Amino acid sequence: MGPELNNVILLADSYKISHHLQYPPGTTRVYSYFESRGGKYDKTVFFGLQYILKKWLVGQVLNQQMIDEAEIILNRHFKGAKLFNREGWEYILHEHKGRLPLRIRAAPEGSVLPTKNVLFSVENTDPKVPWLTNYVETVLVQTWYPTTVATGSYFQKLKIAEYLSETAESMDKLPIMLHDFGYRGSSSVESAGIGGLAHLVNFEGSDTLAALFTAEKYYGENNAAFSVPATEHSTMTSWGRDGESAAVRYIMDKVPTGPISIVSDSYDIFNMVEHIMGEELKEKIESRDGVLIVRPDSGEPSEMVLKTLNLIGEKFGYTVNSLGYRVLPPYISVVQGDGICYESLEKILKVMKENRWSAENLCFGSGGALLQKMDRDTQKCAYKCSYVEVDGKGIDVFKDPVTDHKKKSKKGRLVLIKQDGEFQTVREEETTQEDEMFLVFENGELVKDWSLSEVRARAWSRKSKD
Ligand code: AOY
Repeated sequence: MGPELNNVILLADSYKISHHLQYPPGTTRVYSYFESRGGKYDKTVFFGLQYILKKWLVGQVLNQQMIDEAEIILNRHFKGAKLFNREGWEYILHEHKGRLPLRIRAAPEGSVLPTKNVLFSVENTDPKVPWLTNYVETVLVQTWYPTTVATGSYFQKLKIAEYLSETAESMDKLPIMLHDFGYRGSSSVESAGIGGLAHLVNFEGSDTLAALFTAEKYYGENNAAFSVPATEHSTMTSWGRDGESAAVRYIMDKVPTGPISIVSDSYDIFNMVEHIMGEELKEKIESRDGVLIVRPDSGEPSEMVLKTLNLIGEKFGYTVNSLGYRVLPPYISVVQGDGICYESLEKILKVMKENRWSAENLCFGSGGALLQKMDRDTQKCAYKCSYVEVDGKGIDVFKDPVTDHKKKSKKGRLVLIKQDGEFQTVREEETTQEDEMFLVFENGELVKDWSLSEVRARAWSRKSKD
């Protein structure tokens, strides 16, 4: 076995190794900040920094062996060029007992902020290590992923809430209406844990078990998500093409109470719903103590949901609620888990409403689009230096490329304030208001430890201002 990736010196892009050589002589402080510069959604749900701090940066993260090992690896990597900052790392090891002399302030996790606001700031607390602030950019900017997942999931929740409030008598189903199907489509078990947890900031339904462990270990929540029994194609098709009806009957007997989801498109979903469920097994479904959830899994999603609801309605009937929308009997409903993203989810809800079906008849499943179909540009997350001190003098710094002024960065030391109930970022000297950012990390210590329940409550405490 080669070296393990637990070495804080190696949690950075290679070019960071050379940056200690490049700051102006006399530099004693570098101050940088992280923001979402805009993107698909006009607000961002800030989440996941705490995972990264606990996983990689809290406590004694440096020892002599790491420094020695990094020097060998990096001298080879740079083909003999002697760039490695042994002196700097040994200073941190000896003067700070291997704890990083950094101060990080951050918006409370679960905050829903307009884009272009500071989300966290980082500065060195020891004037001898100004290079450290941006050395940790690489690992800290990975906050983009849980933040972007939480943001997409949040906006899907808003959309579902809008339709529920217009077409259903109760909002009770909202927390389980977007179920995470994304474990297999994630780039790794670890990513599934992080992204799956970010979805759970907004919802309680998930098949991504990795998220449960990440929730427990990093956000103090030991029962973060729920699921229910469901079939997959193998358990249906093992009965053979002519065995689909027997499969449903058998599975209903094996799971006699509570919800059971049945994937119904193995051969012909129309035959399944109309003849197998709607005729052969009709009484069995009507008298079952629990809800049978029909799952289309192919075809154009809005068309499939509508056709499935219409067929079920014809066979099992429906009631009309006080808002004028059709509601299926309590023992049957639909889950659409194929092709779900923000756009298709909205279309499905719209088509349902146009056809007088209440949103409460449906749950959504989402996998690839929920946890994987996004990148750092989706919410344009970036970490930029905005202030330095050189020879005892504070200097505002920023970038503003002539080739893309949207990439302009902020200047100075930043404060997050609330103005008329909305977040705003200003320079420290422009306000007397208190910073909404909390000190979360100082000199290797985690100063603030948010629980998932606090994060969830904060993310959904909105409504007044949306
Ligand atoms: N799960 C609700 C519970 C979960 C799933 C997971 C990929 C479920 C399906 C369902 O009803 O149908 C990963 C595909 C489906």
